[in-house]
Amino acid sequence: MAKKPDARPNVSKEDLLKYYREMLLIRRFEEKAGQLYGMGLIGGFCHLYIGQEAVVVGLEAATKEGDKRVTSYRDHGHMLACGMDPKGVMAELTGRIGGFSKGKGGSMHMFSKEKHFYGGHGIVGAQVPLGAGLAFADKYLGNDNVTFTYFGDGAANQGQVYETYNMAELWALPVIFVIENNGYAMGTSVKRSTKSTTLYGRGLAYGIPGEQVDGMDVLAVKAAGEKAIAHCRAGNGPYILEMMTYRYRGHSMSDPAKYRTREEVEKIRTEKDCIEHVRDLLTQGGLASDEELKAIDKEIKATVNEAAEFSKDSPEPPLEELWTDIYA
Ligand SMILES: Cc1ncc(C[n+]2csc(CCOP(=O)(O)OP(=O)(O)O)c2C)c(N)n1
Ligand SMILES: [Mg+2]
Repeated sequence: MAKKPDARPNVSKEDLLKYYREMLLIRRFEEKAGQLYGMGLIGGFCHLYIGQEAVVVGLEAATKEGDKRVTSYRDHGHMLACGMDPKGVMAELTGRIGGFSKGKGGSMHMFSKEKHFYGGHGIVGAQVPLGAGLAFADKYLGNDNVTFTYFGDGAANQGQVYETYNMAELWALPVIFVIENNGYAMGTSVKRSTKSTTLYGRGLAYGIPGEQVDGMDVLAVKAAGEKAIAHCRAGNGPYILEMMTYRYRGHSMSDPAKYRTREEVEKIRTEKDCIEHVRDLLTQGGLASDEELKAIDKEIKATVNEAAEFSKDSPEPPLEELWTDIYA
């Protein structure tokens, strides 16, 4: 894990409760998705984000309206964090008409024009040039929006990432490359796939600054996000944030998990969990009582249960939908 930065932003009780609520929503949503998958209500691929919640919640806290985001297949957390309705996300997972892609996209292919969420991409690394393209459009239009392009440590070994770095820096595009370094690409640990384990440092070859951030600490993430955004909005071109994070669940729903020990996962869970961290700040700092937090837990549970009910009650797309939304 990266070292925590010394300078902490001043943080109010309201902000801490907001991060707590948003991270908890993702965690409970993902747990429910895992259950529905086990019950056969969700089919196909499903990659859970549990453990990594502080990354999207911290970065979203630094954004403004108009900023864009694009990510990989491990995307439910990103959708919830940018404000997409949990009902629409869950119904997409169960393949129902009430889903964000009318039940035809599934876990890896959801979009929201309203929330500036550009997917959900199953091809490792493919969203990286797309993110630069989104940033190019904003620069061309002359606004000050920034695009967050998320990808994994495994994707960081893709050639297209470096072609994108080169063009993004050359054209000073307002894009923030967020490497979610969760230590593994499927069953391959970073240590087995590369000798240069500070992945953000590869940007220096193209003139792109960056840094490693404790991605389990939502406050550190937000502070780093603000710094990167300031760099981009000022017209200085791209920035790389390497978020040191960890996924607790398997790569996808079918993962024998033979590449790491239970102890390794348990150690991070107990020592570094992002939600427990904020809970501790709130309770030990005397900012919130257990009752207050329990009330939030209850509220989130109700939201997730409602989403699950909706995702079961919403009908399957009718046959006519086979011929809609097709690019030809
Ligand atoms: C071009 C391509 N190669 C291989 C795969 C199969 N694959 C899916 S996810 C994955 C690992 C990616 O790991 P990482 O970028 O670290 O993201 P994480 O799953 O850890 O979020 C691989 C190899 C794919 N989808 N696309
Ligand atoms: Mg990874």
